[in-house]
Amino acid sequence: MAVFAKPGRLPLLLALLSSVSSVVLSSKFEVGGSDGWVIPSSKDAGDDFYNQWAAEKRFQVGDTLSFKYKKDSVMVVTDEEYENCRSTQPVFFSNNGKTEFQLDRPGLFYFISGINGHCERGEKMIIKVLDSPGGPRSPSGSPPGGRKSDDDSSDDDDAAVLTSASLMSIFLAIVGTLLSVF
Ligand SMILES: [Cu+2]
Repeated sequence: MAVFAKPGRLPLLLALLSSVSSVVLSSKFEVGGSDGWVIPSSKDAGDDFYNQWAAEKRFQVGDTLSFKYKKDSVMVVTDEEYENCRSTQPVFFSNNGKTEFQLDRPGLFYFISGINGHCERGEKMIIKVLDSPGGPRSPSGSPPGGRKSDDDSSDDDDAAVLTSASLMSIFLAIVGTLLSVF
């Protein structure tokens, strides 16, 4: 195509495409799967429910956690506040029922419910974000620490589907934009 043949514009095009691809590689996770953000029932491993949910995932910088809940809240707190299940000045607070939280740095994030007594009953979670900015996800690679392969397919499905869906829509949008600009 003539638009792509002009040499002066190729670097710009490549820069655009690479910046887009790093966005596309991020994932969105529905916290707790279909249960959402609630006090876990005892059959769901109670106190450890959300940390077990998180243990089967890989979180990278740029990924988003989606909390769905009713009459509840999401707080990001310090490790000490997590242990005590209370915080007077959380780093982050939201109670709009559908909280999207972007993991914007590597390291640990501590989440608890802001409703009295909920954290004590297991509505809490520690998320570890891997330090690999912009790195591609390798489908066959095994993450550090390993995980149970029998749990993989079902639990990672939602994130994978969302990623490929947004990949396609973003790609189409970019192609459309490039064709009109160049
Ligand atoms: Cu709660």
